[in-house]
Amino acid sequence: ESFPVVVVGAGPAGLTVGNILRAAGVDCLVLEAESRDVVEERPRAGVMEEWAVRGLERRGLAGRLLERAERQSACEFRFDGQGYRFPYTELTGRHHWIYPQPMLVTDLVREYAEVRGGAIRFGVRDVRLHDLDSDRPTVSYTDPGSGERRLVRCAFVAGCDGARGASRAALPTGTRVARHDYGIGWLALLAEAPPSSDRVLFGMHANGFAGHMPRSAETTRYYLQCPPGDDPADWPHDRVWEELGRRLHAADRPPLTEGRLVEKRVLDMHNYVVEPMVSGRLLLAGDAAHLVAPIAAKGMNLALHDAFLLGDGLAAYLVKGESAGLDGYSEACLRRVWDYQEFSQWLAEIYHGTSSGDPYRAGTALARLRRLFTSPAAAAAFAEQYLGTAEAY
Ligand code: RFL
Repeated sequence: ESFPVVVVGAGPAGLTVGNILRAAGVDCLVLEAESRDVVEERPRAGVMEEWAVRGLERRGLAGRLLERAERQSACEFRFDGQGYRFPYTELTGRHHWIYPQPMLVTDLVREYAEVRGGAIRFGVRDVRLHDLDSDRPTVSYTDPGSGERRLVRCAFVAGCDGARGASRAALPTGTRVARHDYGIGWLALLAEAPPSSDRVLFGMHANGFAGHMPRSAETTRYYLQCPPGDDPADWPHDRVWEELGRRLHAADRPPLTEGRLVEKRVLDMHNYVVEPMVSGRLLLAGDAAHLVAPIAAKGMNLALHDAFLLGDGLAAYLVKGESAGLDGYSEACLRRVWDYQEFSQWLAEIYHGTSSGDPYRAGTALARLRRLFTSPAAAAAFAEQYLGTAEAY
């Protein structure tokens, strides 16, 4: 079997690349380790930046999103028992769009497989990449039905298989991977409860950070800072809601709306960046190339940014023989990746400095936070970075 492009991974990055290629008339095969149901139901991200929405729209991939997504125009910081609304749309003219990742993935799978006629195989096992330094690389996998090994020849491999995939592992030894470990955990929770506020809430408290992110009329994502490696079983229902209530308390705001916790997992907060994102005929995109802890809701946005550049670059090369997009791919992605890494780092200190136990860090973190509400220049800079740039993709 042979395809010009094999895409490993059917997350937001891989499916966007596949859709762009199909629209350009390029054949490709998407290989996904999980079943279609798992991929379409896995709860994860939910915040999309305006340029990412427009980038999807321009490629005919935002039909349902534009109908259903909710637009947000402010977030709120809670500290010292008060709520401080931060009206970012007033400052930038841009919004955050709330569209749960499983809905986006569902749309992208349907468009790719059922509208654009792309090939996709779910449930494949043991994907391996071969001969990436040649101009005829191959990808092998075990077929879930027959249990047989299959070999696919291609010209390019798009490595879009996330943080634990096979693509990053196929990079040559010596590839530079820059890492940062925050040394803290976040308990990520999904509650069957309507949002307790119409906006994202960030709670800074001596016990640790807490976050509230509306996802839909019936579901809300919450986060609680905890020790890294903490056992989610140590966070029963009552303890979670008591601690959320404490850390997100504000005198002039209603109490949280509680509900059943349908997801409860501890994230060890860390980041990494692979440089460059290309090795021979393997091009990485999304979490396979870089991870950013969900501090500033940037991960899915970066995955889409990579996918736009990679899809466009591959299509230009394979259809018209133009190589500029592919040649500049890694550098163009990494500029935004590092910009978002730095912003996440900056914001993380506001979240965690206050509870670090170090009075010096707590003092400077609070000063950083207060500046957003006292200095218009600081507020404008924050809003710009929080919403991402206005460039069109
Ligand atoms: P994905 O979505 O992980 O997709 C990778 C796909 O590859 C498959 N796969 C393999 N397939 C074949 N062979 C293998 N060996 C394979 N190994 C893995 C996987 O099954 C999967 O289907 O990566 P992609 O496309 O790069 O997308 C990245 C985003 O998913 C990620 O950055 C975000 O979810 C991060 N993130 C958030 N990002 C935002 O922009 N806004 C948010 O609000 C936000 N919240 C979050 C998040 C991530 C979270 N977790 C679970 C870490 C909240 C959480 C809790």
